Amino acid sequence: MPGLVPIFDSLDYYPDPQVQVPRYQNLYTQFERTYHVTPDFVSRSPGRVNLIGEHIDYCQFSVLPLAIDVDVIMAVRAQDERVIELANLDPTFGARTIPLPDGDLISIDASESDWSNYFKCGLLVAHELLMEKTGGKVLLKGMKILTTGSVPAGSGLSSSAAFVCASALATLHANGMKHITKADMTKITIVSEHHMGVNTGGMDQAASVCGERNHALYVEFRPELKATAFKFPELDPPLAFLIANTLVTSNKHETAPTNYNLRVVEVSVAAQLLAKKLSVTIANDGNLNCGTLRGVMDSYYASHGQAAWLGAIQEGEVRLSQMLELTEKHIRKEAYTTQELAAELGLTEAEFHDRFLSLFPVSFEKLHIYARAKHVYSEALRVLKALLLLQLSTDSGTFYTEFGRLMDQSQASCDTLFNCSCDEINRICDIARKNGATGSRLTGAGWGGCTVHLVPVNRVTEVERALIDEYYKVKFPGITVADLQEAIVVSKPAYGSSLYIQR
Ligand code: NG1
Ligand code: MG
Repeated sequence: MPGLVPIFDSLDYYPDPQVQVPRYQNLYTQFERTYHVTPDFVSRSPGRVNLIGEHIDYCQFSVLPLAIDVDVIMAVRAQDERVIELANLDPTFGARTIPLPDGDLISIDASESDWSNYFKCGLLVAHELLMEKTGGKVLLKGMKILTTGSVPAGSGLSSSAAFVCASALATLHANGMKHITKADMTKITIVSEHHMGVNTGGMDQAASVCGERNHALYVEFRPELKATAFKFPELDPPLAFLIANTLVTSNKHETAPTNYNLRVVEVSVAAQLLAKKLSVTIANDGNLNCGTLRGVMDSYYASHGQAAWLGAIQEGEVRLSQMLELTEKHIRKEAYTTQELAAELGLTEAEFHDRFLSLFPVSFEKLHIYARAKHVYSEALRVLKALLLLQLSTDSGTFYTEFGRLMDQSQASCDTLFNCSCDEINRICDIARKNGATGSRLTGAGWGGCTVHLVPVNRVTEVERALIDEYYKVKFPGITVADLQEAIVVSKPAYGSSLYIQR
């Protein structure tokens, strides 16, 4: 088969000929078998692992993820017939036919968690961008699509972001958009899953779109969305990030009301309460159309210009430490009822409900404000410390110990303050630490899904062995070698979204 030629953004990213090209070849062959025509192009977007900075992206605090090798690839052929024919190499995702509405945006029924809805999310935000660029109605072209993915679903490695980003990129290219930029791609995709009823932050899409080989991404949301790549220090022994899946899946769409969406409510209410106590006003620019904990901090310090990296980090550290003290001083430790919070904020209960509880589905007894705010500010502080280590570490021993400690502290905070860990995650982290990992934590939303471990390369086998013997074989006695290979992955930081044609 002729070679794959990259045609989007950085043009030097070629799929690995040994491992990836056969996958693309198979996708092309199956496409022709399914549709009896050849595809025009392939759209690709990777999963991600978050090294540190959990559940703070929707508070507008910076995070430190990286894109990984596992990805979604999608072969596409544009057509005049205005219908999307969507098929997946994995038979558990049955083929779908989606008629395109005339000129209007597609509607998405968020009460259904059908896989094609995630495609529609990408399609919808791409359609909006096409309309914005042309300043009028856009009649989308139809597409024949065959897709396959290697990101395990519901595992915290952002299979959804990979799929949505690949879908958006496919739609833009199929509809003839010239000059697609990664900035535009990030901007449109970070809100795309809101159409599925999950009030997500923007980390996953930013990482999936902007990933760089051998770099971590420092993703900032304020003053504006920006992803900066930072190279890992060269250590002796070299470092590896080992990703271990608990194999306990947490379907975000189904658990959102008691888990993800509820956390977004709690941190949003925390921001309002703290702003009130500190007598600052905050812009309504967060996920629930109200301010964020970051907004409170910035208003409190009425920020001065962008300092150089180092200065900005030190300044950030001082501010965050003080925000932790202010949280301690002004917010009580016991959980609040909605009556109590409404009274604190000078709202009626109905107003409180409209403001915080009506946009996305949530269900709870009391709201935990103190613990969530403590997690957010302390986690944001750890991200800054981690970034500093990435830039300044010269000594391998120090890097392993210090970066690892930050990861462990993050895990403890997710577990006890944010309550997004679970027994399986805690168990895996314990085993990994005892066998050579210098830092271990959950990655992604938590409540199951994946864990990430900082491991010197010469200890990787030992950690893997221990996880297999003490976790996987104990919890899943019949587990196969193939399942184990998928459950434990050592991934290098990978390149972000890309498009290929065949030549
Ligand atoms: P997962 O569950 O891994 O997709 C989610 C959010 C992120 C971020 C993390 C927690 C989505 C698409 N992503 O990741 O924005 O908030 O949880 O740090 O919901
Ligand atoms: Mg997801």
